[in-house]
Amino acid sequence: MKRQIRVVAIHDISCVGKCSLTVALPIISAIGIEVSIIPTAVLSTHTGGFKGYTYRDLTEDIIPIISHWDSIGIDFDALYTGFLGSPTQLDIVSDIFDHYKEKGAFIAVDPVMGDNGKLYHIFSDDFPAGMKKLCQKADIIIPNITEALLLLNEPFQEGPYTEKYIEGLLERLASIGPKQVVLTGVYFDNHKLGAVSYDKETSTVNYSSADRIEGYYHGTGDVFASALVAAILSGVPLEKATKIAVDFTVGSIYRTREAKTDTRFGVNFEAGLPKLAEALLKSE
Ligand code: PXL
Repeated sequence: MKRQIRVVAIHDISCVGKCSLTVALPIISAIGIEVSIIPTAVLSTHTGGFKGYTYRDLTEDIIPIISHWDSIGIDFDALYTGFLGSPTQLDIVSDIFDHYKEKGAFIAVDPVMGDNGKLYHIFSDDFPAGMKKLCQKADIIIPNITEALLLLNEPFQEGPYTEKYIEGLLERLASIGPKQVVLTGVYFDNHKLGAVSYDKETSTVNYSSADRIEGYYHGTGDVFASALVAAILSGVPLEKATKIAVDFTVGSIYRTREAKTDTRFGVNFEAGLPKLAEALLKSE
């Protein structure tokens, strides 16, 4: 029997809309990794497309949760953060990173901030600088192109991109601090779209792409990052983990397109979980 791996996922709970914790929990659990959580806020829906959503901030609960965990002597193999609602939360999570890094935890940061060239409307202009500080402490970061450029404080560029441009971005992102970067939303023509992984220590770059599907499907960044983190924590090498996460995300989008679901409600990743678990078990 392998040792039980345990990760703590620090994201909001959007009650409807399939993103953040409602995606991280099932995806990572499905492959046999224990997921503890710190919910940073509870929203009736995510903020991407619904009007009038509720938002209960849980910042005050974060430190007491950690203090209690310390008192019962629980440790984690990894921390995985996504949507964080305010600069104060970024500061608190940065301290949590220091706390668990000392004990050897692996840190994965999905710097959720925006898409399609725009910072999400709920964030202030100083948010990316705060998120950058968190990325400095990460072992791996998983931005999309918009988030990468916000972290680097560079102007948004529309694709198609060139390999030279993407590889320059990867190097600049890695120089923030993380050993590994997986960048999503990368394309060199209008037919394919995918992700690229970069390992600073070995200077290895690997592209994983799939046929491009038109339209905007909410929550795919969280689906991708959760599958990637699950694969990495199961010991899959970065290149293969990226390919598994691309295939899982693209499959989820296909199913959603077939079902003609309102894309604000997220993608059908659920039906892909058995295949994901199989892919990860096969690669053990
Ligand atoms: O999918 C990222 C995400 C997570 N959580 C909340 C969001 C979003 C993106 O819009 O609004 C609350």
